[in-house]
Amino acid sequence: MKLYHSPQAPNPDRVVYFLRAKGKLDAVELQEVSIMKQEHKEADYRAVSPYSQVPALILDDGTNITESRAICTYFEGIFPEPNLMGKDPKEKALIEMWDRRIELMLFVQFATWFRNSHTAMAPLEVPQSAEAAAKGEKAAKKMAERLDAHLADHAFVAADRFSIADITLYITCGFARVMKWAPHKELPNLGRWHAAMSERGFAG
Ligand SMILES: N[C@@H](CCC(=O)N[C@@H](CS)C(=O)NCC(=O)O)C(=O)O
Repeated sequence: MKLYHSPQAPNPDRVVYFLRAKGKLDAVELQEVSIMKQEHKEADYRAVSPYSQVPALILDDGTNITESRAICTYFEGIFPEPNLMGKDPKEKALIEMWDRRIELMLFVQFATWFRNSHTAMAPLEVPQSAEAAAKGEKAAKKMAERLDAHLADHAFVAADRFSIADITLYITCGFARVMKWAPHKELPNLGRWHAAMSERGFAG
């Protein structure tokens, strides 16, 4: 199996951290793709990932999987322990519920803010929109506060144990640095949760 990734880019990091949390990072051949050098737009990589996005997983039979959560679902299936996506219908639903909330209401909103306002993103986000950036910023900050309130009486994001939802939130907190935002340094419960997650070592 070959995993195309870009270090410090959040979607590939989500997959790499997931695999590391499984203790299985050495099960894949890692191939780096530089987004800043726009290698993901070259014809060779487009053949791997038609939408020119990273990460991408190529299975030994040639199958391409190019959505980070779908790649995690595949790894969950072939490496079932430790379970990170739910053991029974209730856990699966709760973990998916929180993971999707974080992805859609925090991560995507933050990415909208970043892509529409940061000068480094100008070649990738054409045209940038100050209005979209402002909406993304507002939505991301509101969701960070909601998560902080949730973590006031929960040690983990979902189902009272470590899961992909913790990984998705962790990579988003790290990614926020690109806008000089550190929600885990501003919000106390998020901060306590973040310190506990850092100790687990899945971020390398
Ligand atoms: N929904 C996709 C999104 C992947 C994605 O947007 N990856 C970013 C890096 S974090 C990318 O490839 N960006 C390149 C670009 O926008 O041109 C996934 O979760 O895998």
